[in-house]
Amino acid sequence: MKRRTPTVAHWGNYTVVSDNGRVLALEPARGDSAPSAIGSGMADAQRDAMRITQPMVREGWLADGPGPANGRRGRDRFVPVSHDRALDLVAAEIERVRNTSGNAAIYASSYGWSSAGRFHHAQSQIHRFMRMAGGYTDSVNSYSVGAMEVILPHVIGGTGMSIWRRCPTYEEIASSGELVVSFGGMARKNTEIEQGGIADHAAPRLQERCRRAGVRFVNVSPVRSDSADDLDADWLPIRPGTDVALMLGLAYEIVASDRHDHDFLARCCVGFEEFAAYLLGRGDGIPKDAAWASGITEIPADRIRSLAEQIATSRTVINVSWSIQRMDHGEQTHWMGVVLSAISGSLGRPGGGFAAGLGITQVGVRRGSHKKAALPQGENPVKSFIPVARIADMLLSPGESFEYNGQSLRYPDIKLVYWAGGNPFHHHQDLHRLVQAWQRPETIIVHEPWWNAHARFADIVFPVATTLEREDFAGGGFDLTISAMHRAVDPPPGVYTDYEVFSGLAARLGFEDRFTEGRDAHAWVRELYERTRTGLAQSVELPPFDEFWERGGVTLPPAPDPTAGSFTLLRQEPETYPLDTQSGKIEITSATIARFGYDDCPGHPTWLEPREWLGAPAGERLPLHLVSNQPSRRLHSQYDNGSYSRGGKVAGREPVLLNPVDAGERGIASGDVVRLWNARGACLAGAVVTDEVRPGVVVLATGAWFDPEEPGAPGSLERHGNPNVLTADVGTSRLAQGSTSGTTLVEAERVDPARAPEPRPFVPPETVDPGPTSAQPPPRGPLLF
Ligand SMILES: Nc1nc2c(c(=O)[nH]1)N[C@H]1C(S)=C(S)[C@@H](COP(=O)(O)OP(=O)(O)OC[C@H]3O[C@@H](n4cnc5c(=O)[nH]c(N)nc54)[C@H](O)[C@@H]3O)O[C@H]1N2
Ligand SMILES: Nc1nc2c(c(=O)[nH]1)N[C@H]1C(S)=C(S)[C@@H](COP(=O)(O)OP(=O)(O)OC[C@H]3O[C@@H](n4cnc5c(=O)[nH]c(N)nc54)[C@H](O)[C@@H]3O)O[C@H]1N2
Ligand SMILES: [Mo]
Repeated sequence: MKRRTPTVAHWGNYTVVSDNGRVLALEPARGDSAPSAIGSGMADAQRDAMRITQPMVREGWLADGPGPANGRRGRDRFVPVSHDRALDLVAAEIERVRNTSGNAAIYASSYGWSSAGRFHHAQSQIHRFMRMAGGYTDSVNSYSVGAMEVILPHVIGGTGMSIWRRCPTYEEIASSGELVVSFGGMARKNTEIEQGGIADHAAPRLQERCRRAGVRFVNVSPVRSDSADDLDADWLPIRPGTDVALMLGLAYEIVASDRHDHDFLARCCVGFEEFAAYLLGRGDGIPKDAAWASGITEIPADRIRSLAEQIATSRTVINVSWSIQRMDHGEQTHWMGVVLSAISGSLGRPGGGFAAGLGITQVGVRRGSHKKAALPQGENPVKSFIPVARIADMLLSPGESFEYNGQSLRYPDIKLVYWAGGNPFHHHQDLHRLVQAWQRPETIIVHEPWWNAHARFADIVFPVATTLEREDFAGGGFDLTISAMHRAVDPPPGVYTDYEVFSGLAARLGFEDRFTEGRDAHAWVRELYERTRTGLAQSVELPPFDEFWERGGVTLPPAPDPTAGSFTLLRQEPETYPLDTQSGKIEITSATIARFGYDDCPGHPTWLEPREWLGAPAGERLPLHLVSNQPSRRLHSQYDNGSYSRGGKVAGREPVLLNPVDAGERGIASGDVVRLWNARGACLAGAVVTDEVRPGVVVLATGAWFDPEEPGAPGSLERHGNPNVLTADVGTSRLAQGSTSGTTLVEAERVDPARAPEPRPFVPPETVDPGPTSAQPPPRGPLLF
C-alpha cells in the first residue's frame, strides 16, 4: 500500500511516496511557490547499484594494517566485513592512534553539507562522538565563504556570516530601493538551496516583485543567465577575477566628482582618507578611474561612468556574490563592496546598502528566524585547527608553519582521518594533489551511503542510512517552518545510521551512556523538539511533540530582526550603536590588518593582480577562464547518481558551456566531447555552445562524481567533468586562507568520440569475496546498541 510521509532536504520540503519499502517519488510540499526539481532525483538513487550495503575494508589495509597507502588508496579492491567486525577495527584503530600519537593526530572536522535534520546532522554526530573520544584537529571557516568570513569581522564587525542578517530584504528593496548592482549575479538556481530545508522558495517571486516595483538590476558576471530573464537585468560581461577593479573604477568616478557620502564616511567610517589617496592615485600615480578599470575588466569606460552616476543618484544595493571571493585575494571583493556601498550614500538607508549573497539561498527573504535546538557537541579538548581549505597542505606538510588572520600556526601530523557527511573529492581543489595527500595518513574512515570517490578512497567504509530512512525534524536557517521527517522506508539490511555506528563505537570505547544518554533516535528527536519548544516558549507556542509529529510540521510567525550591527542604527547614532570592529565604525582602512604586514592583503581594499587571469600576457597563459559554479541540477555532488542530475549530462558527462567564438575556433559543436586541461590536470566534458557565456570563459559546474581513468595515479585523466582536477589549491591570502576555485585558466579541445574513454562514475568498485562466514549481512539489530 502506498504511504505518504513528510521529509525535508536542503533543496526543499517534500512528501515521499513509497510502496512496500520502495521510494516511488518525492512530491513538493504543499505551499511551496517555486519547488525545486532536485528532489525528484532522490527516489531512484535510493537503492541503485551505487548503494553500499555492507561495511567495507580496503584490501591493502586489511592485509598490511594501518600505514601510508603509497598509491593504493582509491585503487585497491574492497573486502566486505560484518558490521561488528568493522566496529571492532575502527574502535581499535582510534584507540591505537590516541595512544601512540595523541588526539591531535586525528582529523575529524569532516566538512560538508550532509543532509537536513537537527538530530542526524552528520557533523554534529561525528563531533559529539570524537570530542567524547578525546578530541581531534578541527577546521575553521568554510569553502563557501572562507575569505568573507575572516575579512568582514575586521571591516564591519559581527560574526563571519552575520552579514546575511544585516542585508536589505527584498521587501525593503521593492518599497524603497531603485537599483541592485550584483557582482557575481543572482543566479536563480542558487535560491533553490537552504541548509536545513525550505518550506517555500520565496526568493524568485520576491525578486520579481522588486522588478515590478521598478527596481533596476545590473548583472555583473561573465554569464548572462546569472540573472533570471524576468528581471530584465543589464548585463556587464566582466572578465573573471576583476570585480575589485570595477568597484574601484565606480568608486573613483563617484569620489572624483565629489558625489560621495561625506557625512557617512566621516561619522560612521574610519580610514577613508588613506583609501582615497590610493583610489585617486596619489601614491602610485595611477588614478583608479573608469578608463583604468575598463582596461582590466573589459567593461567599456562609458558604461562604468554611467553606472557610477546611477549608483550615486539612486537608492542602491551593492550585492556581492560568494563566488567572487572564492578566488585569489578573495578578501578584497567583499571589503571593496562595503567601501563602495559606504561611498554611495545608500548604506544604512531603507532598501539600499551592502548585501553579500542576495539571490543565494534565502538571503534577503527575511532576516529573523527562530532558534532550533541542535544535538549538543560538547567541547573539543584538542585545540589544533586549520583553515578548512588547507587540508592537503596539512597532510603533505606536517610540522610546517603557515599564517592565518594574524597568527602563525603549524600543521599537525595527521595519522587518522574520520569523515561523515561531506565529500572532499567534490569540494577540494586540485584533486590530483589531494589524491597524493590522501595516501599519507595511516587510516581513513568514511561514512557514506554511496560509492562516490570519497568512499572509494577510504580504508574503512561504513555504509549509512539516507535521510529518507530515518526520523528527524528540520527547519532551515531562514525558514519559518519546522517540519517532521518521517522514516519513509527502512535502510537495506545491515545498513545503520551514523548515530547507530557512533553508538556502537562509543560502546566499545567505554562511553556509550554519555554518548546516547540512553536515547534511541526517536527519543532524541522528541527531546530536541521539546528543547526547541521550551527555548521558544517566550515568543511562540509550539504544539507538543506528538501533535507536531502527527501534523507533519508547524509554521511559525515571523521572528524579529536582529539589531546587532545594524547599519541603519549606525547611520542614525554611531556613538550609541557602534559596530564591534576595532574602531566601532566601518573600517575602510584597517589598522589591524595593516599591522599583519601581509602583501597579499594590505590595510585597505586594493586591486591585486590574480595568479591566473585573462589579463596576463597572452603568451604566458592559457586562453580560457574556467568558471566552476554551483550546479543547477543538484547540491554539489549529492545525488549525481540520481536521474535528475544524470538527465542533464551531455555525452554522459557534465556539460561545459562555451561561447560560439571559442567553440568555433576549436571546431567544437554542442554535444561534442571536450577535453579541458591545464598543468594540474585534464577532464572530459560534454559541449554546450551558447552565447550566454562571454568569450574567453567556459563554465563547468562543480559536483560531477570524480572519475579518474586510473584512480590513485598522478594526473590521471578525469572522464566525467569534475572541474576540481583543474583548479588550484592555494589560499586566498595569508589573512583567510580560503579556497580559490575561481582563479583557474584552461585550454579546451575537441576529442574524437571514438577515442574518448567511457565515463564510469556510476560503476561500483571491485569487491573481494570474503568467504562464506562473513559474507552474510548480519540481521538488522535493535535501533540501539
Ligand atoms: N570547483 C569548485 N569547488 C567547490 C565549489 C565551487 O563553487 N567550485 N564550491 C565549494 C562549496 S561553496 C562547498 S559548500 C563545498 C561543498 O562540499 P560538500 O558539502 O562536501 O559536498 P556535498 O556533495 O554536499 O557532500 C556531502 C556528502 O555527504 C553525503 N551525505 C549526505 N547525507 C549524509 C548523512 O546523513 N550521513 C553521511 N555520513 N553522509 C551523508 C553525501 O552522499 C555526499 O557525499 O564544495 C566546494 N567546492
Ligand atoms: N542549485 C544549487 N544552489 C546552490 C548550491 C548548489 O550546489 N546547487 N550551493 C549552495 C552553496 S553551498 C553556496 S556556497 C552558494 C554559492 O553561491 P555562489 O558562490 O555565488 O554561486 P556560484 O554558482 O558558484 O557563482 C555565482 C555566479 O558567479 C559568476 N562568476 C564567476 N566568476 C565570476 C567573476 O569573476 N566575477 C563575477 N562578477 N561573476 C563571476 C558565475 O557565472 C556564477 O554563476 O550557492 C548555494 N546554492
Ligand atoms: Mo557552499
